[in-house]
Amino acid sequence: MNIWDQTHECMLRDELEQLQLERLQATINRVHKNVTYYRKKFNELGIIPEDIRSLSDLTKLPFTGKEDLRINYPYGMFAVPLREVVRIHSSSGTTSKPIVVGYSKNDIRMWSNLVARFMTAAGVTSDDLVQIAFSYGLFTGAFGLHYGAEAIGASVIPMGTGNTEKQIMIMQDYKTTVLVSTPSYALALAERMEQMGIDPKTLSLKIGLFGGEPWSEKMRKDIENKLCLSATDNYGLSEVIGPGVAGECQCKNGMHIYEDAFIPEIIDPETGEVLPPGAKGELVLTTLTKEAFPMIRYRTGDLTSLDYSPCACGRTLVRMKKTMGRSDDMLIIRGVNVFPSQIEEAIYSAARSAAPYQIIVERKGPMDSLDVIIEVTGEIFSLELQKQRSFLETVKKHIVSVTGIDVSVRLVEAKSLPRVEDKIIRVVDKRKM
Ligand code: DLL
Repeated sequence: MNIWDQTHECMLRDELEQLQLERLQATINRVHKNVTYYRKKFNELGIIPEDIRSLSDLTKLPFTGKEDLRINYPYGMFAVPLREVVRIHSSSGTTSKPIVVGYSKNDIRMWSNLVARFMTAAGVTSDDLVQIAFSYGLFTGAFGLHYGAEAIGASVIPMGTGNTEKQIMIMQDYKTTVLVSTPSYALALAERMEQMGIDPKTLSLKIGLFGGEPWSEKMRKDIENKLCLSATDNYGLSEVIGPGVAGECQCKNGMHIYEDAFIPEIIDPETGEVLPPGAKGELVLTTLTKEAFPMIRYRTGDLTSLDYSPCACGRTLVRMKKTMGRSDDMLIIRGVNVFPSQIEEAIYSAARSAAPYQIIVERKGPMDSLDVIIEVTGEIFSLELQKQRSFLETVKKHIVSVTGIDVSVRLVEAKSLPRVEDKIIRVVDKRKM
């Protein structure tokens, strides 16, 4: 089994912890000096960088949350001047204002190497042809995997998303050996292939690198059988770097977190208390090497647990379990992060008042669908039919512009949405993964 960075992926724990401490201290100094937000936060708590003398001192530092990034939109959390930033990405819809993240030249180099680690762990080599079916743009997925594959020396086919039949044609003609996509898009490809009567055994696919959204072991088996490849799970988030935070090795028994670059903690999402190894809770990450956009104790919102037992692959890095949901109400629909509050805002701005609504997410065929049902309120009821139609159109346009996801919007009678103890069930997620 190949290991991309033997030195950092197989360190003895005490050496790793020493490296983490040195890098943590450098990061704390950097944010204290360059990011007003952190300096103010530390001052309020009476903390100076010299207070961080051991890894356990990390708990003295405050958490950073999505709201902090939102308040500092767009560049407030950057720790270098813009002229040192060579790339900007952003997190898919959180509010109408996305979260903006930046990378220095070194950050891009570091990031490419982190991605190269999980690609190598899955078995990718310089002989491979890697078809990237993530969306190229502000989303970190495509560029992250693209640069990682190039670092390895593999040949990249930068397809982007959609155009399923063309994807399949290119897979056949170019002899793609590695597929990169969201797990749900991999299934969509498999199903289209089935309809077209293409036998996956006639393709050259060997490896599938998937991530960006939650998926189950059952879905992995399905994808592996239908596409005749070995599928690995890879985790990351834009705020922390993008893909390249953690990835599976061929043991497929949890994703190794690249601890020389990130310190993971598991906390109780209610109390913020740090939980012992093995406990389930919210993953919190601190970056150790990032220059442009360092994050201190970032609350990912993802629920998981950490496994420090040795792995047969030889890597000494801790493994995180597949995420088991979120501590907030974020939904991931077709790989896009969607908050019910965005949909609520879209309805509010079209109706100019709040209206009861329900969001239904389903997996129709291989793809997710999003339906929004709105109860007729006095304001909406009093509109003429024509105006009701244009109201629905406006809501739809707002939702599409904020999330980029196609949505169907319809009205139902007042008080007809199901309620529990008078509360409407806001989100019905019917997807079975
Ligand atoms: O999805 C980065 C990424 C791209 C990771 C490609 C892996 C591959 P965001 O758009 O900021 O970044 O979404 C981050 O997606 O907090 C999780 O809730 C979810 N997520 C990402 N990877 C996984 C995964 C990218 N493997 C949010 N399993 C995260 C479950 C995942 N959830």
